[in-house]
Amino acid sequence: MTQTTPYPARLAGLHTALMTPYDAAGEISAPCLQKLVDLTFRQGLDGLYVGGSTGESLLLSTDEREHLFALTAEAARGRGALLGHVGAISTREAVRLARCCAELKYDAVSAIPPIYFPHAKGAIFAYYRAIAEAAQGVPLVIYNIPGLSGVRFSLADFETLLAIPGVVGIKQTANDMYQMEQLRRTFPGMLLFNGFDEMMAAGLISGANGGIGSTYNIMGTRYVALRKAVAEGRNADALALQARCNAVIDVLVEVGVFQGLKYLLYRLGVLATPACRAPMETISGAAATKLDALLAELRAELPL
Ligand code: MN9
Repeated sequence: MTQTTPYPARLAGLHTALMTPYDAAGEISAPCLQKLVDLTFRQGLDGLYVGGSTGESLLLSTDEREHLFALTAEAARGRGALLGHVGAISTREAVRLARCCAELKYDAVSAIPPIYFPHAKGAIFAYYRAIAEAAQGVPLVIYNIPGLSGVRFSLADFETLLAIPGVVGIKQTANDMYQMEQLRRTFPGMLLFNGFDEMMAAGLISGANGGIGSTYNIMGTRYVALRKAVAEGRNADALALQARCNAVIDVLVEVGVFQGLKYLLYRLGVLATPACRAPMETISGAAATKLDALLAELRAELPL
């Protein structure tokens, strides 16, 4: 049994993968970010995962990512946990971002593996060691997302990663529920986040003790209820809530999840524009019509 670095209890919750809102000129919009952050806490969620995939982080400059960390900390005003995604193509940028999160007193940092170049596992472990060191005691959560990163970790790889001082857990964004169960069984004391919202019930039953997701932005209250249902052993209720979430996610997957979420939040009056950072496309035409059909249902539930 591998002992992992202990983590603060407040990290084991549901954290919104925050979108990055822009203004008409395409710059990060502080007022819209404030509205988005307020919406998370009004839905009863526990915190924010800042500048991840959902936050279009790899389309932002490092300066912008630092700015986003600072703006979000200001907007959150201590209402929940802050997890900063610092993953980058180079160790140097990731280390710089981890230092920024430590200075801003984030509760945790998290990182995808270094992408594009096919690095040896040893190089990837060294990247995570450098981030953990730069975070100066702020807990590090490994972001495992093989579908987008192309990096596949074995259980032995996770053992190496979880032995790094400061590494407290994994954000598991993979279709593999077998691996989710293996992770929980092999590392019983670690923090394990469910990363695919459409499989949250299965993820929690398989051992995840928290979740991070993009669709919490618009369906947070459903996920809070779903987590409660699993904790109370009401799995049928959890699956019914999952089905309601997934009917919305089906449309989002069809049109593009991040683009679709931005469009919905724009139509709900939270964002000033549905724009995504190019080359990510902005929703229009037939996709917009499909999303419009969801608005009444979402508006009825959201504490706007
Ligand atoms: O952070 C998100 N992961 C990715 C978590 O987008 C790669 C998820 O919330 C998904 O957007 C969501 C839809 O597939 O589960």
